[in-house]
Amino acid sequence: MLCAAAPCSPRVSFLRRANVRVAAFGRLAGAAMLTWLWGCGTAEPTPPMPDPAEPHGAVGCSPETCTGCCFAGICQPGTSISGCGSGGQSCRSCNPAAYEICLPQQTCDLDPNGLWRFLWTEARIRPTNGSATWDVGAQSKPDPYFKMGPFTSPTQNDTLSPTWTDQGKNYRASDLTSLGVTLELWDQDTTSADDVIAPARLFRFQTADLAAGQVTVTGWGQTDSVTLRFIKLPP
Ligand SMILES: [Ca+2]
Ligand SMILES: [Ca+2]
Repeated sequence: MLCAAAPCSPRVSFLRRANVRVAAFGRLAGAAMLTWLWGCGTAEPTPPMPDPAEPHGAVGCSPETCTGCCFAGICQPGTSISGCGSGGQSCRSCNPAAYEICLPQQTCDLDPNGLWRFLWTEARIRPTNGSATWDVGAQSKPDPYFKMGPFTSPTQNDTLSPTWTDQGKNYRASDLTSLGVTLELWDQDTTSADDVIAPARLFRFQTADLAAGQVTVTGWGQTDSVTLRFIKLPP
């Protein structure tokens, strides 16, 4: 439908014009004119009504009106790495350097499905096994090796400061933080049963440990410290 050459008047003017025509041409013609004029309403766009079921984009977000997060006073979905949050709280940018993503619960944290290399890298073992030496003879220091389930690491010969450069296993982050891993440290002997250096211990790590790249365990069995490392692997 085309309007007159001049822009359509605001709605009030439409009604006034319509009333004039009602008086002049009768109710039937007026009604027809009203219908014609009303069709020119594009000159007065009506703002969309807010959808209470979808509050995102609403100005002045609050816990009552926003299920996502609030940025510059506007409710955002709260599900992106650059705008993560819920309950109308301020949006947070997740930190990629800490391997954070925006989780489905709209909080920034480590991706639980991310793949990590878990390594034991070094131990500092006490000079004696209680009141006794670790071994007898010239090589009286321990010969340490790690056990993790059925896996056994190579043995480091006669040392209180063993290091391993490539010993580890791949895990999902959630396995390291929820299920955990059980480690043991032993002294390999040839003429008797192996000596326990550090007994079996279940480690459940914090996401902050993974993000930091390593954790140092102190006072575990006959060790002063054991260093465990985490390396993020590509998806
Ligand atoms: Ca021994
Ligand atoms: Ca030894």
